[in-house]
Parts: sequence; C-alpha cells; structure tokens
Amino acid sequence: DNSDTLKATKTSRFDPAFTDAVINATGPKASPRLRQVMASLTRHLHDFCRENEITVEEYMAGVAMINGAGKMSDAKRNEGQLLTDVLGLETLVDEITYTLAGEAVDIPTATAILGPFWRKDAPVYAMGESIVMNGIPEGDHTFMSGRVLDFDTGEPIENAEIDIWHTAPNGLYEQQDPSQPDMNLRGRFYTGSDGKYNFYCLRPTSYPIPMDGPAGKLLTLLDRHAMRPAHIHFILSAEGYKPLTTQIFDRRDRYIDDDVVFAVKDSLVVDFLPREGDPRARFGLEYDFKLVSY
Ligand code: MBD
Ligand code: FE
Repeated sequence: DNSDTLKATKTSRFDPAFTDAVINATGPKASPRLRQVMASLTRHLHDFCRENEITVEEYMAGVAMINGAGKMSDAKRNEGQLLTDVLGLETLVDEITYTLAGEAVDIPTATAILGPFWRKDAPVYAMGESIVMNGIPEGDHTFMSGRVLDFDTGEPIENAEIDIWHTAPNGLYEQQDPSQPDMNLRGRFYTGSDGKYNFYCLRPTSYPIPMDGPAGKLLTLLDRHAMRPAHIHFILSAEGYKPLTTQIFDRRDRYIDDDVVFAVKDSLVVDFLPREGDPRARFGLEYDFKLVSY
C-alpha cells in the first residue's frame, strides 16, 4: 500500500494536508530553528496563495521581481534589502530584535534600521573635523556634538567609535553618485575620556530612494511615494557595550510622519538649531548616545 507516499501528489493543493506534506519533507538533520521558521514560512506562503488565489501569471511577476532585485544587489545598490524596506520588514525585524527580546527596555537610545547604504572602513577623523569633502557651498553645514554615555551609570564612555553617514544635498549617498569623492559624507570618530564627540556634517535633506529597480517599480504600482525624511545614520560601538545601529531625523522635514521605510521613532527626532558665530556652520545639533554594557 503506497497511499502514504503518494499523499502529497493525491491531496488537493487547496487542502492544508498538502502544506503539511511539504513541511514534513524536512529531514532530521535540519536545525530546530530552521525547521521552525521554514515550517511557518511555508504555511504563511501557502495560505497567502490560497487566500488570494494567486495565478501563475502573478507568481511569475513575483519571481521576476525577486530575480530583478538579485541582479541589482551589488554593494552600490543593495536592492534586495531596499525591497524589504519599503514593505516595512527591516523596521519590523529591528523592533522584534531590540524590543521583544527585552533589550530596548535598557537601551534608552533607540535603534533604527541599517538600510542599504552603509560602507565599512569609512575614513577616521580627529574630533572636530568635517566629513564634508567637497565643500558643498549650498549645503547647510552643521556642528554636531554630544556624549557617548553608559546607560546604567551615566558615566562617559572612552574610545567609543561613532560611524556616521548621510546623503549629499542632491539626495545621493556617495556610492550612488560618481560626482562625489569616494567616502564623502562618511566618517568615524573616537571619543576621549570625557565621552564627548563633535564634528561637522551637513543638515541632510529628504530624498527619494532609488526608483529604477524592483523596489521603485513596486512603489509605483502601489501608488506610494519614495521619500525618506532627512536623516543621519550612526553605528556606535565601544568595548564592553552592545553595538547600536540608529538614525536621527530632522523634526522640520515634511516627510517626518511619512517615511517610505517606516523607520522614524519619536526619541530619534532632533532639532537643528541656528548656530551663532561659527563661520563653518549655520546649524548646531546636540545628541547624547546611551549604550548598554554586556
Ligand atoms: C536609505 O537611505 C535608508 O537609510 C534606508 C533605511 C532605506 C533606503 C534608503
Ligand atoms: Fe539612509
């Protein structure tokens, strides 16, 4: 009697038993975590197709979108991640990782998503230097300063690394834009024993995420705009502390409540204040980062 082995092919694909058969094909060597998430993913995907009566044509359009993102997923584009971003996935996973895991309760500086445009090995600058390489004249230069603190004790953290990146006034990160010098508007700084940092950057502008790939095509089909509110990215790291990936957002930006990738959190919204008597900057911005020790 081979009715058991033929079960998967005999069952109607609309029957949940078909989904069980696919899940049960997993072998004994799969790790428990993989077994769990793939069973769940399979159930959600099958239910999604049944609920929406997905056709072959629609399925093929989805496959083409994923293949298209894959083709554009080099270091300059990272289209695969961008695609998940416009669906709110990276923001959701960030929240799950740092909130539901019980970590955000003791990380007063909130996290925000990494996004597709971080680069490793940004130039190391001395405190007080500018990350603006080509003296952008129309840019609103900003003096940013603050401290990196131990959340539990409030004590300054020495030798904390602050890795920063943001877009140029034309809305492009340097790796997207041949007209910018390599590593423009990126930099790393190290705090002294007082935990203080300060540097010059620009007051960033809101900008559209790249629209010439599958993420852009999806936004167009969904009748959605592509704008991110003006933001500056940070990764903070220090020995003995949990690394922090975050972004700060300009309160005055018109997209502050309408971010295409849903990344804004209240505690990360900041005010750029007018700065008097500094020929190098029109705006001042202060922000303290609070890290949690291991
Ligand atoms: C960005 O600049 C960004 O920071 C994120 C998270 C997604 C798309 C473009
Ligand atoms: Fe960004």
